Amino acid sequence: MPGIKGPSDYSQPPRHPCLQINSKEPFNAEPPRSALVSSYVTPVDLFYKRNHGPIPVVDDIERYCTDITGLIQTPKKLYMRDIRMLPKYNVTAILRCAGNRRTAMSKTQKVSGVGWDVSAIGNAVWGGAKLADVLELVGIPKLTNSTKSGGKHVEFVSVDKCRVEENGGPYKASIPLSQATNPEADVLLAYEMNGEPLNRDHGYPLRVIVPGVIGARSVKWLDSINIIAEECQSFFVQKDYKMFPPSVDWDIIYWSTRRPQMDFPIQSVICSLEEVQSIKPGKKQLVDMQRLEGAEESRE
Ligand SMILES: Nc1nc2c(c(=O)[nH]1)N[C@H]1C(S)=C(S)[C@@H](COP(=O)(O)O)O[C@H]1N2
Ligand SMILES: [Mo]
Repeated sequence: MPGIKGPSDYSQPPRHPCLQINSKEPFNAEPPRSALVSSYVTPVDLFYKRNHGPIPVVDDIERYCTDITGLIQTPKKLYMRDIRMLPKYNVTAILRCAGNRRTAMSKTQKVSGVGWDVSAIGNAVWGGAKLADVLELVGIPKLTNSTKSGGKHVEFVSVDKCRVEENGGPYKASIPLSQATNPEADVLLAYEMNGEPLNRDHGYPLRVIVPGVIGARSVKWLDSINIIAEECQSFFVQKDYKMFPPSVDWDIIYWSTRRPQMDFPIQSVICSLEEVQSIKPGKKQLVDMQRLEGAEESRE
C-alpha cells in the first residue's frame, strides 16, 4: 500500500518506563493500575498497547490512503485530506482487550494468550470522521428503521505482518454493516487520540474505533475497508477472541461452535491498591511473631 508499510522487524518507538511488558515481540504492555484511576482520560503514553506484529511505518503521509472496496458500485480511495473534510467528532470511549485479566483466569483454568493483569483497558477521546459518513461517500446510506443490511459486514484490513495469520498476513476484523452505518453507534475512523495525532503504537495515521465491543475490532493502521457478504474469515475473528466453557481442551477446539466475541461482561477491580506478592513467613519470623503476640498478651 502506498505511503505505509508493515515491516518485519520489531524496532521500537520510545515508550513509558512504567509500562509492564507482557511480551516484547510483538509488543504488549499495560500500565500500573493507578494509571486507570489517576485521571478520567488515560494518558496516551500510559494507555495499554496490544499488537500482533511489528508496528507499521508511514513513509509518505501524502500518498497514504484507504481503499474502500467490495460489494459497492464504485470503489474509492480515501486520502487523509478526504477524511479530514468530513465532519469531525470527538468520542470518549474505552478500549478494552478481551484478554484483560487473563492472568487471574489462568489461576483456575487453562487458557491461552498474552498474560494480562487488569490494565489492558483505557479511556480516551478519539477524534475523527464517522464511518457512517465515510460509507455514504461510496453510496451506502445511513441506517434507518427501514434499512435492510442483511448479513453484510464491513471488514477492516491493516498492513501489519502477523505471525498467526496464514503467510504472515495482515490483521483483519469486521463488524455488521448495520452497526457501521448507524451514526449513533459512533464508529469512527480516528486520526486523533486525546487531542493529538495518533501515535505509531495506537494506529498512526488512521484507525477504527468501535465503541462498546472488544478492542480487537478497532483495527489500527487502516489499509482497506471492504463491504463483504458475511463476517470476516480472518484468524482474529474465527480462531481467536471466542469464549469456551472451562471443560474445553485447548488442543482439540471446534472453533465454529462459538460466535466471535463482540461485547463483554461487566467486571470491576480495585485500582487504588497494587497487588503485591505475599511472602510466607520463615521460621525465624514465626518465632518473632509469636514473641510479639506474647508481648501483647502480657500487656493486658
Ligand atoms: N492492525 C492491528 N489492529 C489491532 C491490533 C493489531 O494487532 N493490529 N490489535 C487489536 C487488539 S486485540 C486490541 S485490544 C486493540 C488495542 O489497541 P491499542 O494498542 O491502541 O490499545 O487494537 C486492535 N487493533
Ligand atoms: Mo485485544
